[in-house]
Amino acid sequence: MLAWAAALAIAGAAAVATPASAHANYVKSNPAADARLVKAPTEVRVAFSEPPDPKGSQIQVLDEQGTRWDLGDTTASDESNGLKVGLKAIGDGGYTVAWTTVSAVDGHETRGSYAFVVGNGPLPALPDIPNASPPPSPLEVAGRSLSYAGIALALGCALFGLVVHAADGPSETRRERRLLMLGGAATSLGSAALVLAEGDHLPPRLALLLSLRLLTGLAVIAALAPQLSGRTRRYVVVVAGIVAALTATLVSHATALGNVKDMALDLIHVLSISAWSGGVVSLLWIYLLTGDRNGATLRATVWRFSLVALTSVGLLATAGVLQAFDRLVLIQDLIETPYGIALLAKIVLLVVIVAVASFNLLRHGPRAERAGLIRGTIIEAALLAGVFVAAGVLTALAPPAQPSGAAFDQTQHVAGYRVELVVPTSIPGRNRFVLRVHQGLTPVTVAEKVALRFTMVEHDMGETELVADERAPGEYVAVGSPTAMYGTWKVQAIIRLPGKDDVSALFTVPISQQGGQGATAVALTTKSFSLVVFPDPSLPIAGAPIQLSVIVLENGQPAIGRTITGATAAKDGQPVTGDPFIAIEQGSGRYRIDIPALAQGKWTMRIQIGSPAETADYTFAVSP
Ligand code: HEM
Ligand SMILES: [Cu+2]
Repeated sequence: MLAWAAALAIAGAAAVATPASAHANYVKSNPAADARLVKAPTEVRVAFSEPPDPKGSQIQVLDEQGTRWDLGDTTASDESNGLKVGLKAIGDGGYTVAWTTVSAVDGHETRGSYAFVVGNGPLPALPDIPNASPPPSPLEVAGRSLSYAGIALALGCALFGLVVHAADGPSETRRERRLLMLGGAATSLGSAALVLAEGDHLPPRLALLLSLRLLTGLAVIAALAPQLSGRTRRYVVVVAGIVAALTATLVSHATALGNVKDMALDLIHVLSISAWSGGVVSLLWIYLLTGDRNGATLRATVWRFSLVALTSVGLLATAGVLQAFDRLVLIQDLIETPYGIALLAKIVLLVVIVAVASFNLLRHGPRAERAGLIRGTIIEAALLAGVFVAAGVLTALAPPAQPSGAAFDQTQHVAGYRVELVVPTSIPGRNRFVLRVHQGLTPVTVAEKVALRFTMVEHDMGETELVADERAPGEYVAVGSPTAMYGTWKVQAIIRLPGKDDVSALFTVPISQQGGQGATAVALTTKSFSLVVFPDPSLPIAGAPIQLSVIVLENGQPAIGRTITGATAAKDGQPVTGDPFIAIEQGSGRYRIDIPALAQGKWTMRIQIGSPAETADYTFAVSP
């Protein structure tokens, strides 16, 4: 009952799991999200957190009328986990990039979209969609649970025969064969269900590993051939079971995320679960329910099995907990994410099972009470079935901890809210700040205002505020250049909720000198000033306007009211002369030099400050 109640609860949680962060997630793109381009791109590239299967994945590029401008030729790109699509000649205007991926490792699907604009127009009104996954299908969950349970039954039964008690006499042998048959059949059927659940976008690697798992199930059934001795049969099944367990690990999240330590933990987890749970069923069905052994023999067998069970539980719990640390972001994930709820259900069930088993062993073991032992073991086996359902749901869901690939990604828990700040690039100058706000499983969509306040730790540069717009349920986005200088920035997120106190979370975001593509913030010094200079756009393009931001500090304090000019001094190493541009002061030691256009090449600007004049040279590339 408890097992089914738990299974129902997690199935319910899985069903509401719509906008979960998911499996092969958006990491970065070119053009970047919200980019303003002066020149139309000829292709769109997106990189993901896991290898996507190019065949099942697609990038579409749509204008505001919904007309497609991509060439429909989504293929793998040369960057890691990247996809690209070619574009027709596009004109000025806003475009939406809508992508769908299928993870090459586990076949899980994720979708999302973002926008960019060519020319001076506004960004498309279409909201961004962050990484969203459809809830797992009942067929997938059933396939996973069934094949895990099948592997456990076959492997655990064979190990039971080899280590605890070899089936003895026709009745026990018949029962052992039936269990192995059931295990093999469940492994194969479960694998077939998983293939069906993937439908027509089954990635080739997954197809191969699921076929292999299906074959191991058939191998277990083939091992029932009467020519084989009981012992040989058990060895064959152990080998088939280990291969099947390996196929589970090779399509797990540990493998998708390329974490070798977690892959080892996952394999230990699967093997120890199998030894234990398959053993419990074997003890009950093959040993306790046959013959009439009692007294010392019964006691010895039960103790021998308990030793195997104890070791297995120790291993599986350790491996499970260690892997769980890498999958969860916060301990609250256990009640606030579908994945965490499935995990919590497993933990609670494990605790209950261990309690039932200990009680059973300590009470009925010493007195060798068969009826009592049988009753306790039936309860144990039934609860274990519930754990396999929970494991099927768990592995079908996206783990909360996903490598976002963002320069900064942190989640905090404040006043009952989950607040996540994601900054895809963190360079001096223009950045995109994404704040995700959830209460439990629900995105917070009612905020009246979401503001980000920026202050710098190293220097007093005043406080700048950006107001974020809601671009998707619970996702608030702001774009701007408040982090003008590299160093450490405090970002205070303030979420105003109707009729409640503001929710405020404080993040410490390092802004690094390089990072992002081609962002070239450079620190320069003159006799009495320190300067930080960076261009906007961060990749200047020939013939298009360029702004140079210059931050000026004098003795560590913002230099106010200075006259600053910038003049072209060299191009590709050859001296040139040009009229100086006069910088516009923007407060807090920030100045801006507007350059109408430059030709392609490597330019040196001579920046001159104050009187008597001090100069520093800043060199940057202008691409065609
Ligand atoms: C009776 C107890 C348990 C059973 C039968 C069980 C079963 C399973 C199975 C069959 C898998 C799938 C392995 C794979 O796909 O390679 C799995 C994965 C996992 N289990 Fe357990 N488990 C149990 C207890 C626990 C406990 C106590 C924890 C930790 C607190 C845990 C944490 C995990 C984690 C983190 C994964 C990986 C999920 C993923 O791929 O994202 N398990 N478990
Ligand atoms: Cu996945």
